[in-house]
Amino acid sequence: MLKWSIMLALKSPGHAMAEAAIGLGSNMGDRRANLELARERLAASPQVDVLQRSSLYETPPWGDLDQPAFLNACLRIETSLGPNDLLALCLSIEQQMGRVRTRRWGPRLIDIDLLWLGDLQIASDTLTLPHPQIQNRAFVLAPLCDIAPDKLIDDGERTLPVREWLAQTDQADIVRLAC
Ligand code: PH2
Ligand code: MG
Ligand code: MG
Repeated sequence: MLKWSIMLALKSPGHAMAEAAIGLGSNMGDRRANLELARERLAASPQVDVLQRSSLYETPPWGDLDQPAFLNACLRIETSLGPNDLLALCLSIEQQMGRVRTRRWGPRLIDIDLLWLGDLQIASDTLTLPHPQIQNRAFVLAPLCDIAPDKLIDDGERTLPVREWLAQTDQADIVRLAC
């Protein structure tokens, strides 16, 4: 069908495709709807294919404890976007959805974090890849374990797969939701 060929052409603009992982979080408003809308907006980009999504996890707030519980999820995507364009897409979706930035680690309508993009290693003022704190955060590791349990994460001292980092974190108050 013509429509499909056009969509395929749009999704293949000639750049190398790479797999990336995205972390989603929300603890304001309709948290489930917020995660769903963020996923839909990412999938609507002609340069992004959503390959897999994790379960939803209810997680206690990390870092700043004085705020409601989060819902967290992760996506595995394939994209032809480079790191800066992918970051810009994530930030623009956050903004379109009405995110207002308040305090660091504070409550948020939607947070869309780039966790890694292929094997890229970047340390710029605006972006660090892979995300430097994956191994310390159960709210990232639990959903990540659904979509990339064997992905190796290096904390500078050890290189372990996601599922082993998860086993070393406190998961006591993390609840996997039914869907
Ligand atoms: N995000 C933060 C800070 N703390 N805690 C949980 N449980 N989930 C999050 O997504 C989260 C957080 C900053 O991005
Ligand atoms: Mg975040
Ligand atoms: Mg963020």
